[in-house]
Amino acid sequence: MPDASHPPSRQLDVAIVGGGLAGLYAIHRLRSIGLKVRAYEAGSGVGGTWFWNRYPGARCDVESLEYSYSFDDQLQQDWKWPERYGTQPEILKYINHVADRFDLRRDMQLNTRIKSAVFDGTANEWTLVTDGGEQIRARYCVMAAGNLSTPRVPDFKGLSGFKGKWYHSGLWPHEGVDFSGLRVGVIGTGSSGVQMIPLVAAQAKHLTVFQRTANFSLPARNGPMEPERERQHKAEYPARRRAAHDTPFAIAGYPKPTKSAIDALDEERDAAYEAKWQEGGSISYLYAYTDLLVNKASNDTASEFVRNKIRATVKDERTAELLAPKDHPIGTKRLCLDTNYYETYNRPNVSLVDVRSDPIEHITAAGLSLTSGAAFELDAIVFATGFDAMTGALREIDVRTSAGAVLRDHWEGGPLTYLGLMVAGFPNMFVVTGPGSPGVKTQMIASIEQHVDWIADAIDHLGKRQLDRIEPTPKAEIDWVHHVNQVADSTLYPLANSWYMGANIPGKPRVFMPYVGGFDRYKKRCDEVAAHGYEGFSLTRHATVDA
Ligand code: N01
Repeated sequence: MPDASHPPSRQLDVAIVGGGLAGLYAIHRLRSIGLKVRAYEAGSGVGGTWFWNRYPGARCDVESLEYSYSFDDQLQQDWKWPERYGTQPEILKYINHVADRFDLRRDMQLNTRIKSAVFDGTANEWTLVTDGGEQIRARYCVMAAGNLSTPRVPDFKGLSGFKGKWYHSGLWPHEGVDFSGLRVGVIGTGSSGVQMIPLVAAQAKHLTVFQRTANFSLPARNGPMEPERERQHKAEYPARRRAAHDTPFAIAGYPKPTKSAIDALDEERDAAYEAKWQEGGSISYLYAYTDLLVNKASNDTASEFVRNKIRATVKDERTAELLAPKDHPIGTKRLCLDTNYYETYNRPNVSLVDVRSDPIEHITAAGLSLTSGAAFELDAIVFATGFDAMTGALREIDVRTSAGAVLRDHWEGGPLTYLGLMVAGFPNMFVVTGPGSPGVKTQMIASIEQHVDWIADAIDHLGKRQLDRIEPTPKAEIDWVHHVNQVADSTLYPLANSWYMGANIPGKPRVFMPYVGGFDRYKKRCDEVAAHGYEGFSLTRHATVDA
């Protein structure tokens, strides 16, 4: 319960946790319906993911004309993206522009981490406590704390005794890092590792990449924004944004596939994959055929095409085989996009070490050593080892209720939500793009806008009917989690040991967390639920509140 020695300092309608893309839009949208809101952000600036992930090469893997807010047409017309895929500094500049343009900073508090959130059933309000001991009371709480915002450094012995410097991709120093003349080790070959490895290699004296699992990566084919492409996209913006709502990834403009990969002739298939490879981008590739994510035989053809591209690019045969993923179907782990990733392994100053067959045993003063005893001398170690995804940020906050519910306990066997938006037993607490939502499998900003709009409409609905409490029924929550699992089990996704499954964190329950039924199906379901009087939710009036 809140510490009584700190008197409550604020009374809000909605407390928002997080000042990234979701938190910022929540301020704007909830304010627009007359609510008193405030967002709390641990960082010293806005931007969330894009504030923290400043490693070399960090850029979005969704095209910037798509990966941007749609809520204000003038904003999307005015902003100029210099490249096809925005770099981290460019995206952060855009987010800061949005914060200024819509005067969002006045309802935001930086350098403030929320440590606990407690719902008092009698007062019908949440009390949040910050790391500075401030208490915030609010009728509603919106958790916009991110899915990939809890960086994880593996629990290797000896790290504190390492004489060099070490970094995590998700906590990169603002002043940057100069690797010139250094022997650098990068651990991890997910999206972050794949993006940074070519740039670190270009600077370091020697780069050793420690790979546990090879990942599929496709060429991004990044380049300067073509003026005609920009002009046309902007002319069609509202229609494109609407059309995106009817697609699984919330991105329009890709022709819908009509055929199974196994129904195509070999030459036809190779030509189709080659065209997609040349075009660049992951959605285009996965959209080559109807069934790449549901039919293993079809997927095998798409996977093998990329493995052959790797073999054709990487000169050393053993390295090429190590880089060619064989343990999961393409697309079932986040498909990486790169610029010169595989080519980098042809450089004389880059070597690849397989830490699947010979795991890292401990970090030494001079570098690191493997189980076999092989030792590597390093001046710097970069952990591109990922995040406690989807549930990490909420598990770090002590979320509980006066009725005795504790979120960490409720989620002990895996996260439970209804529509990814609310949790049974935790009234008036909303989650943006959390587990059970399609968020991470879509153009994230489209999902953020859809979730926040739904939340704003729900709060508005309550207010107009003199109601003040909403929570999912336990049955609706169980049915949704069951549905999320059923949909996942009808795809190839569960075949991969991914962060979608919690597989990257030792001891985390193996549960498939995102909804992979598609943004289109999900949005339709959310709209129907609202249209039917918030089916599956209990909406009540709590007597003491309006006094
Ligand atoms: O993290 P990851 P990430 N010993 O979890 C390895 C988004 N993102 O930061 O696969 C050795 O994908 C681990 O190995 P394994 C995007 O959604 C987007 O790269 O668990 N290795 C893996 O290789 C992405 O999916 C963008 O066997 C260890 C790596 O570390 C998500 O963020 C850019 C290890 C972690 O990969 C996370 O990406 C960047 C150990 N003990 C990120 N522990 C873009 O928009 C872990 N690993 C482009």
